[in-house]
Amino acid sequence: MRLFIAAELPQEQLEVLSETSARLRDAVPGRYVPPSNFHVTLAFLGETDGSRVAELAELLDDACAGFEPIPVTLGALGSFGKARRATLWQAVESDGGLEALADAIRRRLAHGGFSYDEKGFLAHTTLMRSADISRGELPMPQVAWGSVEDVTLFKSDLSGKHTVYTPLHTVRLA
Ligand code: 2AM
Repeated sequence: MRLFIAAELPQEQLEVLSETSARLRDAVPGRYVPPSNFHVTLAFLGETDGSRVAELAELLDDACAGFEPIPVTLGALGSFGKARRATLWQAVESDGGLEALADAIRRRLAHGGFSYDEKGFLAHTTLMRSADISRGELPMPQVAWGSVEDVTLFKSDLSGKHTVYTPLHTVRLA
């Protein structure tokens, strides 16, 4: 199964992101990520043997132990890829807390023999895919404060019309 580990954003920030997404809808052609799929990926494992989910859940518990809720703010809009088919995202800033958490999780994954995408971590939540940002202006993003409290192992299913993310295990930072 296709797996990834993500930080979940607080409700208030999800609402602000939804508003930004709705304003983008008027300005930018492309595919919109439904608000229920907003998250900050900490480690992308990709295809992984399903029989190892229990082991992964335990590993995630261990990696998150000792972390308190992480204060985060929504930052600037940014993009990956070509301007006509960009992945458009909003930055999530945390004073180093998210980076430390991603690092702790990735180190445990490596130690446990799990492979993951080793691209450097850039905290963001994706709002659009295949976005044409070559013309027009992007809306000003809104700022919002809150704390990340939940870290979740998700299964990603791309087989249907819409991408479906199913939570398999959640750790609450305390
Ligand atoms: P993205 O939103 O920047 O595309 C599920 O696909 C999540 O894993 C997404 O948040 C996606 O980030 C992230 N991800 C990280 N590396 C990935 C990769 N190599 N392939 C697909 N998704 C990846």
